[in-house]
Amino acid sequence: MGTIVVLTGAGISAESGLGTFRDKDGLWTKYDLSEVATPEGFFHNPGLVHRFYNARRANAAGAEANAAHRALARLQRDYQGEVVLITQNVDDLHEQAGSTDVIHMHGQLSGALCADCGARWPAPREMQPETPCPTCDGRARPDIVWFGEMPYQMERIFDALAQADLFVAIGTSGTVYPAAGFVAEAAQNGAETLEINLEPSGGPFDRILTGPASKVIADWVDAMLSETPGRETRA
Ligand code: BV8
Repeated sequence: MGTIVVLTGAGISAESGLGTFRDKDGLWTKYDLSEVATPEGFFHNPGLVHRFYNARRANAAGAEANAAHRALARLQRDYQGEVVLITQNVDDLHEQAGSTDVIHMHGQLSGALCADCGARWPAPREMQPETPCPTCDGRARPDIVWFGEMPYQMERIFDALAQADLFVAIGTSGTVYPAAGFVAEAAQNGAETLEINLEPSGGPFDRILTGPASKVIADWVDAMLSETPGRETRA
């Protein structure tokens, strides 16, 4: 069996009650991205940025994985070939559903990072500008990749895109780079490309399945697993 590379975005967590960014009432309609999701914004007003992420951390703490997250965990567990799961999301719902080795290319709400020495530690529920780095007493920030910063594990991601037989983008508007460029990269390497979204994002996909992720993904995983004989039935 081939290699499946999956990229998820805010849309897969929408049905778990976590806001998306660019839908109606999305996060970027309420906050100015440049103030809360850039290094300049953080250094200019760290209190505002910490309040933004404290609210997201509290929101995520109360959220539960949905059927889409669970279906992807089942695919990782039961599919005979390799499944590489990359997410732009900073919540832990893939892990809650049982996924392992998730590539969080934009970081995680559960992580804290020192803006001065680069140390990392588990983020407390609430962070303030006074929260000290446990290593150097410097300025603690959320371990999140902001605009203008290099996403994490890019080498590993491009290796996966080079091996992919199938690239699937789920619940992402394809607005933010470099993630938005992965579909073209995979296609260039000969992969088939599939988008699963409420409505087409307009990206260059071979196939598009529309509908809410919690409904569409489980059926798609069943279809993928039925191509691999002798596998466990649906959990
Ligand atoms: C970098 C962390 C360089 C914050 C995020 C070209 C042109 C212009 C600008 C650029 C460019 N190339 C690069 C840039 C700059 C920038 C960029 O792309 N800007 C955009 C706005 C054009 N990119 C960067 O800055 C990146 N870094 O380029 O670094 C560099 C080079 C060398 C050395 C150093 C640096 C860094 C980008 C990362 C920024 N951080 N997040 C946080 O999360 O708080 S981005 C942010 O957007 C989130 O991570 C989010 O995941 C991501 C993408 O959004 P989506 O997940 O797609 O969510 P969205 O709301 O947009 O869409 C939701 C989708 O779900 C919709 O399609 C909807 O239909 C669907 N949906 C809704 N409900 C459901 C559903 N689908 C299924 N079921 C449902 N129920």
